[in-house]
Order: sequence, then C-alpha cells, then structure tokens
Amino acid sequence: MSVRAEPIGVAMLGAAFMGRAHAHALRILGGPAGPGGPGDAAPPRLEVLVGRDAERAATAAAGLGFARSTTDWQAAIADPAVHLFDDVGPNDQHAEPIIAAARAGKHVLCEKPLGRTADEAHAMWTAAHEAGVVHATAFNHRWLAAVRHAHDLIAAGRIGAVRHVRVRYLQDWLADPDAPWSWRLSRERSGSGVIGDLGSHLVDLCRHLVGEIDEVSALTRTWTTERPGGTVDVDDSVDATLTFAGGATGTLSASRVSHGRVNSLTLEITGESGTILFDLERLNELRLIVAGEPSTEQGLRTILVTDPGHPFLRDWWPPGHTLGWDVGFVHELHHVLQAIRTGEPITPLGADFEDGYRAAEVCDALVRSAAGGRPVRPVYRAVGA
Ligand code: SOE
Repeated sequence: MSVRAEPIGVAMLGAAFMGRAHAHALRILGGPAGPGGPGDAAPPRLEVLVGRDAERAATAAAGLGFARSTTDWQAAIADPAVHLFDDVGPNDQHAEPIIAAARAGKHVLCEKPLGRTADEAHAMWTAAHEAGVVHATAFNHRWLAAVRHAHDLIAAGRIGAVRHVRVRYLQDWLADPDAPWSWRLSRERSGSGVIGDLGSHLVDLCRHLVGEIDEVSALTRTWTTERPGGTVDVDDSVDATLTFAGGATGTLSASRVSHGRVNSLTLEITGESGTILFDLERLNELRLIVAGEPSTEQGLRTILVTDPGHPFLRDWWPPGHTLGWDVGFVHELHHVLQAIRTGEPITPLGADFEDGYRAAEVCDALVRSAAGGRPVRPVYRAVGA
C-alpha cells in the first residue's frame, strides 16, 4: 500500500522521556516552521500509543496527542491505520515488537540502542531488511545542525585525513549512590549500562563522522552496586581506546556518575590540518581551527551554525536565532517520514538498522574487552548471516 498520498499513521510503544521527544517532533511536522514547512506532505497521524497499563496509557495518549491507546502492541501492529511503528520503550521491549512489526509490513523506527546485544540488533536488522520496510535507528545527535556541519566539513576534507578522535558523554543522574534503581541499571533489561546507553551515541557519531572502528580496549567500573529498588549489574563508567579502519586512533569515555556533568557530550576530531570541536551544552556552535587560516586568540574559531548556508537554518528562523536539542528529533522524524513517502534511503545521513547493529557490535566489544582485560576487534556480520 502506498503511503505517499495519505498521512502516515504512527503507533508508538512507550511514553517516557523519548516518547515525549518523538511525539513532540511528530506534532511539529507540517506546522508553521520546521523541515518541509507548512507546505510539506500531510502531517503524520498519531494513531495509537502502546503502554503496559491501560489507564496510564490512555492518559499518556491524551497528553501526547494520540487518537487511542492499547496495552497490546500486536493489536497496534495489526491496525491498518498504522504505517510506522516507533519503539521508544525500554531496551528489552525493542526486539520482539520491532521484528513483528517489520514482518507485518510496517516501517520501523527504534530508539538506541537498537538491541540489548549485537545478536538482538542483527535479528532486528535482518527482519526489517527481509520485509523490505524502512528501518531507522534513532541516533538523534546526527540531526543537530552543528553535528551535521561537522560531518560536512570533515567529508569536504576541511581538516584533512582524521588522525585523532576524542569523544565523551558524561551525565550525573546516578552520581548520588541513593539515586533509585531503574531498568537502565539491569543487564537483563538493558543489555549493558552506560556503554549501550551513552556509549552507543558516541560509537554512532564516531562511525558517522570518521568511519568504522577496528579495535577497542576498554575499562569499566560499577561504582555503586546496590541502589534503592535493586542491584546494579551493569557498567557505570567506561574508558576506552579506539582504532579506526582508516588509521585514526581515539578515546571514548562515558559515565552517568560524573558530578557536575548533566548531559555533556563532547567531540574533538583532529585531522592532519585542523581540529573540530563540538559540545552538546553549546549545541549551536562548532569550534574550528584549520592550519594556516586566521583564528581567534585561543586558536579555535567559533562558528555559530545558525548563519546562512548552515544545515537546517532555512527550515527555521533568521540567522542568529538558535535551535534546541528537540529540533534534532524533528529533523530525524521528518527524514524517516520522507523515506516512507518517497523511497529515499535513510542512510548515509540517517542511521538505519545496520548502523544500529554495527554500533551494537562495538558496544559488545567494549563489554568483552573490559571483562577480558584485552583489546577486542568487532566482527561485523552481513544481514541474514
Ligand atoms: C539517559 O542516560 C538518557 O536519557 C539516554 O538514554 C538518552 O539516549 C540521552 O539522549 C539522554 O540521557
């Protein structure tokens, strides 16, 4: 059935933080500002919200703007009004519903990490590939204007061949040992701890901006094993070295126990002739130095990516009017809906399930390296293998 002409019906599993971010993005599309603008194809139709508790799902559906709710994801998948199944639930609720939705011919979008393990992610990729549906992994940071600009500068050779990559994602919401247990702290529910939660973002950005990762060597720690409500059996922090297929070397650090770092994702990419720096806490800016070019006293020129010609600005406001973290989700969801409408590919600017799978292989390698105290080389399998 073509979904080119009619509005795209969306079912969403989950209604917590990422559910709000996705619903917010879906409701902006087709509005007075944003990608495509008012003339864009019909806005998506928020058909059904899937939740575990009927009453809470109904309340969430009303709050997020969905027409109805259900506790039965299989009913949502069987609904002919649903064209896109968007899974924003906990990691242990990704594989089964997504595989079933793809096999039912629904296009699929899944929050990161795609699966709890590379095996789960590979099965999800295979099912979506074999079903011939659009499949996308929600690595939202790819869709921030500054990150897209960094991608374009590196791809254009602005800093030359990349030599060093230093990526870091630090949060503090678990720094208090009395912060309560949640599903993100369980290997059975999550697959890993900070590695899959924040590390997967870093791995995807490394792959997107620099290239494939050949080898990792990691150290992890679980600093607090008992929390109110449960036992923690996953990593609180990871520090790793990376070797890239193109020869670059790098470091990757992630933690959810870093006092004073609320949501600090930083990238520093150095090539043979320059360096690019990005900081999520200053998400409309890039800092750039290119050998031989004028720069500020610190040597790094700050670029405000709301200047003419920078990514996405034309979709929003005049130069200098900065964009928010949520705008990345608007562009991400628009890209998925456009792929469904037009058949345009998700990649290379978006992340599909192969990207989600390859990130999972690297995350598994980080876990294995830390457990074994040795470097590990991810082995990337073909679809269906
Ligand atoms: C918690 O660490 C979390 O919500 C992550 O799961 C998200 O991917 C990140 O964007 C914000 O922090």
